[in-house]
Amino acid sequence: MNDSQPRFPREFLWGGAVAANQVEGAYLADGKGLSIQDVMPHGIKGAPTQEPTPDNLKLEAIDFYHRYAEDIALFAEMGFSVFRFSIAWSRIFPNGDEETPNEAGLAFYDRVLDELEKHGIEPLVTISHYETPLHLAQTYDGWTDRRMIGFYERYVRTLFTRYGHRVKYWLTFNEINAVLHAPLLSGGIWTPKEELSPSQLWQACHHELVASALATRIARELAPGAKVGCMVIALPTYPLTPDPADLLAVMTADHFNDFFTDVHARGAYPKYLDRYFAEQGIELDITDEDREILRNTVDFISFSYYMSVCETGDPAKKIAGEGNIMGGVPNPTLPASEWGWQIDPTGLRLVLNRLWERYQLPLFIVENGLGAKDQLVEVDGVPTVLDDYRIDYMNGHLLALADAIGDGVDVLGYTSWGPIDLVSASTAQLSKRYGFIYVDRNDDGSGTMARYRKKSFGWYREVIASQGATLQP
Ligand code: BGP
Repeated sequence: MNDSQPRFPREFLWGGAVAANQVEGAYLADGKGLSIQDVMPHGIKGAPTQEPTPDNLKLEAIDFYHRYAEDIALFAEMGFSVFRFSIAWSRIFPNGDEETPNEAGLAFYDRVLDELEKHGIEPLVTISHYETPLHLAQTYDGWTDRRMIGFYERYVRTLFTRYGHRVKYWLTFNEINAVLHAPLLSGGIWTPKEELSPSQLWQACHHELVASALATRIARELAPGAKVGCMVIALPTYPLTPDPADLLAVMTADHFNDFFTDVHARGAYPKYLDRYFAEQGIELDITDEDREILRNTVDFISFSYYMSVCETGDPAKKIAGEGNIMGGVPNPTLPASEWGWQIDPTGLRLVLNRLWERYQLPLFIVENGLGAKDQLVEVDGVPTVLDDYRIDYMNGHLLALADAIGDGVDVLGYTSWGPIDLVSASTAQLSKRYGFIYVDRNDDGSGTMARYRKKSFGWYREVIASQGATLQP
């Protein structure tokens, strides 16, 4: 390929992605209720607290609630054509089970949408991103309870009625396949994971899948122009060795991952987990109406991609590595980030091809990036970060993405995770930075909240402006 030629189609959407609880702060402003995140100061690495504690960085996060205009202007400066953010459910329904929404919460997202519109940036809205209202978690045990479907439906109807005419792209649940691994974070399930039975967990998955399909049905009714997608953790899995037993282990791991996209894209449960359900004594409560609702399939499939893993059939080699919510057996051929997440650009090309071959639905990469410790320095008197490691990571992944498009895969767009530094979901740290924009806030809560452009900021702007021509093979 001639390096000066664009590698991406003109209509390709470029941008970044955040979640309300990781950026907004203002955890009690304008009538917001508490969410599970307000009592999770340690992410998924520790038990929740009884009430919000001062060490919880998410209570203030990076104060996007008050600084959104400044931040969106910086995104516009990089040339974003799309911005993915989530709506905090507890701003709209503070407890989650009320009849009427909180107007002040709705008005905040009107203002965010106004600002995006001003800059010609397309919104991509996640309806539920790891921020279940705390009351729903504590009173109903989150998605284990069927009544959650009704609360979610009311919330979704409110959102489509209010914003349906101005938001085209919607995601029903962030990383819906995470509930099996992080039940509180992903499913708002208050019972500790060790005390949950497989039946309770899979029933919670079922309720979320029905709610997700219901959201698609409601979109057709209230926002006919809207496109609704599911969102999963994509985790390509390789056999650790050529031993057929390892490949069989890969097949099983793939089934657990494919299950969620299969239901969303095909509108019915696959058969391949039946044996597992029978062995585990799992009997799901699935009504005829549920099956009918599940037929409302998605318009596109979106996913986060950070890393790949290996699988093995040999119990002695089955070591649990670090990873995005779910780890796997480490791959001896790959480097890893400072948090042990293995770096694998080729895995992105593979997963894009695999999903496209399986569903022939448009794909959207809605999270990808490198969490790293950054060092603030001064260049010509201006604070910045010389984050060549981040540029390397993204350059490799964007080339793999361009290759997948060359393979014939239909990809709508790419939103990097955390275009501005934010609070980590798994560790609740600010020092695990993903941004093109540095935020002066530290793990101990100190800092001015000032924003500084990193080296990657100018790099990403050029990649977007040149439609990928500036990427380095
Ligand atoms: C995904 C989540 C995000 C995000 C990202 C990076 O699992 O959807 O909310 O935080 O991973 O993970 P972390 O913040 O743990 O580094």
